[in-house]
Amino acid sequence: MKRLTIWVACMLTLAGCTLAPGTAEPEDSELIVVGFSQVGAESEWRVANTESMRAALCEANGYELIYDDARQEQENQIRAIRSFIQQDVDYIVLSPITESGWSSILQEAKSADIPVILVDRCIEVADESLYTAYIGSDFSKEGEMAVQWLDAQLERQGRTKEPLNIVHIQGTLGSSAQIGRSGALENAVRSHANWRLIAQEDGDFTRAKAYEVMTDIVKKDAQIDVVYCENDGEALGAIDALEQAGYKCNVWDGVIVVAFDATNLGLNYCLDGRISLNVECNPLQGPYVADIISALEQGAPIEKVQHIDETLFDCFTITQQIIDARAY
Ligand code: GYE
Repeated sequence: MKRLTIWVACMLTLAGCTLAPGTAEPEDSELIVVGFSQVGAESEWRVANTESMRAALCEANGYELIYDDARQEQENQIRAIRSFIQQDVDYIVLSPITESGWSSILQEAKSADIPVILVDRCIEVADESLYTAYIGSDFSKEGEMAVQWLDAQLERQGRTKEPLNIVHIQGTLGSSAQIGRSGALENAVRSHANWRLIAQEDGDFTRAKAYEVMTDIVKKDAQIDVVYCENDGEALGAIDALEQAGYKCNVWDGVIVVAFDATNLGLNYCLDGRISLNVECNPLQGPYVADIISALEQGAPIEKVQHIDETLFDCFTITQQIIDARAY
């Protein structure tokens, strides 16, 4: 593995020592070079994730981070990885936009002997040795938490028999977050005779796209009981469209809006009741990646797959104090 070698002047004055000019001995320090291919900047969650990675993999912590924003295109991610390989980085960190299509580029990284750490979303490959570790959320579990909450809520409202019309706005199709969260809802629809999916559209994890698809859906003037959005941005876009069309969004006598991420913005909508449930998805993954790299540097064993613990917030229990105490 190559290391970027730099000369760092001793910060002796900061440490309280002063040397006569010209007498400071330079210190040889090595930075670990990490190429990070990020999905894009499509959501508040993503921005918090990027910040967490930048903070953990910074120069003061011994890293040089080469950051690439793929603007939601897998092709851009493949190009970035190829360039990281050419630059002979020490590690590649990849947040893969979708689960498929990675075998050949990751084979190139493997042949160049560069470990690949997957963060946030995972991949589907026949050869698991193409990546060294994965750290991210358990998206199926997040989806199951959402449908269990919905089930319990409807039971409390005595609505287990009446027809329940659900609009489903999905995240970027083929991404781990979409596959897990959609899978849980689709299973629940299959197992509840009264739950009906009246629309299922791709919102691409953005507020703008969700607004656009929801605007079309409300034109059909249907009875809408639940809108299941796969992130906060989509929930906000859907709520904009619903409210413009005259729908009320709340758990008591309006549309029940379910969201994922629990970013500050989403939780504020939960506080005012327009989002009924917000399932947490923790973007602060930088420190976990740094821990994996330092274990690998020391030759210590690592867990190949790690899931971050997450919880949920609903409009009944959320408070301003909870929101203020959160980092994103
Ligand atoms: O929920 C969404 C983002 O992959 C968990 O991507 C991530 C998702 C997150 O754009 O807001």
